[in-house]
Amino acid sequence: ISRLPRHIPRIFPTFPAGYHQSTYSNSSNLKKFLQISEEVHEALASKTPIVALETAIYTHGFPYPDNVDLAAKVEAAIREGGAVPATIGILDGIARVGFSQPELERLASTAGQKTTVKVSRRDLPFVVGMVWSQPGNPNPGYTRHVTAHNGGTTIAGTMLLAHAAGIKVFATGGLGGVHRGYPNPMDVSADLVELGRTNVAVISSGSKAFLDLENTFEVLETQGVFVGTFGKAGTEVMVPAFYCRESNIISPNILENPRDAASAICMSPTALLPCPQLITILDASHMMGLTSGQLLCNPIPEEFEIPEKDINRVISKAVEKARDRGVFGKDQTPYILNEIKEVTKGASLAANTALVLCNARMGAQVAQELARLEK
Ligand code: PSU
Ligand code: MN
Repeated sequence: ISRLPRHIPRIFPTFPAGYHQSTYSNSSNLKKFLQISEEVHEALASKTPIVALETAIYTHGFPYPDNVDLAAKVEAAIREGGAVPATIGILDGIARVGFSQPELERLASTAGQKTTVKVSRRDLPFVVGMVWSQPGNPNPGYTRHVTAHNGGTTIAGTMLLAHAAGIKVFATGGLGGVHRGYPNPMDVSADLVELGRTNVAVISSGSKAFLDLENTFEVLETQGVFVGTFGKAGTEVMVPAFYCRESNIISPNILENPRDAASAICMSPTALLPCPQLITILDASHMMGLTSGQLLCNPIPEEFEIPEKDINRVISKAVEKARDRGVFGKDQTPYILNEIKEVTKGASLAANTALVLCNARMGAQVAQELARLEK
């Protein structure tokens, strides 16, 4: 990055006709940088249920063109569930909430390219700034070499943008977490910290199984994140382990149905009806003005589960290989996912696809219940 000039004029982007800026959140200046699609804009205005979706899973998790196929299926699942999908990512240096099919295809087709960035909180100003710094844009005196301006947003990055747009429910595959071997490397996903600071509900199949799950859930506790798992009340419900339905970690809360989940998200105390445990938590958190997010764990459907023994052997090898090759930082998660994919001959991708779809469907239901509670 070249040195920045001292006085950078404050220019906020103006968007082409048919796109909108958010007026549905009070989230600082970030919302001025969002380009919101017509469909999502209307859904926000009419309080239609919306489910946010990430794009790092397409740019750094699934190969092209499988990723386009997955994206279409996930959006369709949300529509069938009666909600509007809001896919979030960076295309041409613009943070988008709601992608058209050709836009999504364009982003997904850059999967694996060096110039497509995996965008977490820290990367956002870098990737979004790029387009405004190109020669010929209306920002005088501020040009620099453009190397990248497309990005797949991680869970952390997507939460941040969803919140700025005013979207509360976000469905995805697996949360980042504490990598095995901590504190060497001291690799803790920004997803955990984002959940601690941003009030968005993330529906996932727990944290990815190649991570240190015990420590991941410890950090979520430290960060003040509500964690609930879909299951039967009165039984011992474990948080899921991505490819498997269960880990050895007891879920701090049980969500019996999408309505329970919506209650855990909803910040209006009068709407908190169904589950007495949740009422206490949320009443209190509302009154205290807490702003942290919620992790709603949805175990992978039984028929797609990969037996724990099988997957653990593959995972150990993949993690070891990453360490031997010196893969670290933001490359670690995509590297390990790819290793697991190769060794399981694609079985991990099938499981991953199934769980993302299952979470999208659950996301639509939770968004509907939330809309009902907030009426
Ligand atoms: N799930 C996948 N593939 C992925 C990811 C999740 O099947 O690539 C991404 C998510 O976007 C998640 C990110 O937020 O990995 C976590 O990366 P890290 O551990 O570097 O924070
Ligand atoms: Mn990391």
